[in-house]
Amino acid sequence: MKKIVVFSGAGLSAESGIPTFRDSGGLWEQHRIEDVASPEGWERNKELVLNFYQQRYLKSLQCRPNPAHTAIAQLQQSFEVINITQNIDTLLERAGAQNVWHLHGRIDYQKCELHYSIPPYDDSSFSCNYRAQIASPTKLGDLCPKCGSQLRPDVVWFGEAVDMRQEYLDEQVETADIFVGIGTSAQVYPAAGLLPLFGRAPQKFFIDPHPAYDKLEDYEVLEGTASEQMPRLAAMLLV
Ligand code: BV8
Repeated sequence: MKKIVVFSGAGLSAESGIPTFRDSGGLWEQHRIEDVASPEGWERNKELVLNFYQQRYLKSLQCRPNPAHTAIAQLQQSFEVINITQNIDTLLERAGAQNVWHLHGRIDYQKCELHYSIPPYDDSSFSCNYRAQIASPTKLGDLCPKCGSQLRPDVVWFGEAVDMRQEYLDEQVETADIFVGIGTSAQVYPAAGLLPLFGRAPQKFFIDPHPAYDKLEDYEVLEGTASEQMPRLAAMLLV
């Protein structure tokens, strides 16, 4: 089976009703990034952060996969499909995608606020590895059953390390026959580094209504929305 790697951002879920980060009316316009998606913001006001993620958790429950999520899942009939997504929603899984790597975490998981993702930490610090799937949003006062600290969303904030699973990632770069980028402004690193990294893939496509052309040399750009273009690309690839 040929291998397709699909790298996605917030634009993939936009037509499901989940607002993107930087489009007008995007998520961040109602909040400063530093206040709701950084360790400093967490230490300043945990309740504000927990409310921000509670809204997003409840919003994601109301949303359904769109034709782009479904088309990506359908590619699994004839290809090995590896999803690498910046999104914390689980719409790909709900559309039937089997192999999804959430670079920036998942909205339906929580972890201990002492779960440092930046080892090694000095011996005075304390790390707790508690994490669990949630059935309701994490609230102030929801404490870690292992160490009693406050629980937080299991997502990667700005200034926190992204586990790029280097060996696994290198293998995907080596073996991808087709690479599809979809719905990302490619402004957040190290995730955005995947676009040049997969530059060696024999076939490269990018789907976005406003593509970041300066980052898309040698890409076949399909200008348009995810739910228009992804089903068309999938149909072409499945022929
Ligand atoms: C780290 C949290 C170090 C979960 C997110 C200067 C240069 C390089 C890097 C930096 C720098 N200054 C600071 C940094 C580091 C920083 C960074 O990259 N900042 C940017 C802003 C410059 N990165 C970090 O901090 C990362 N960590 O570097 O750690 C380190 C190392 C060791 C030890 C300690 C520390 C951590 C980054 C992770 C941040 N967390 N999310 C959550 O709340 O969601 S990032 C956030 O942005 C989301 O994950 C989101 O997915 C991501 C990227 O945004 P996009 O998905 O691209 O969304 P956006 O709105 O931007 O674009 C939407 C796109 O969709 C557009 O192109 C639009 O046209 C398109 N679209 C719209 N509608 C549709 C559509 N497409 C298709 N169909 C449609 N209908």
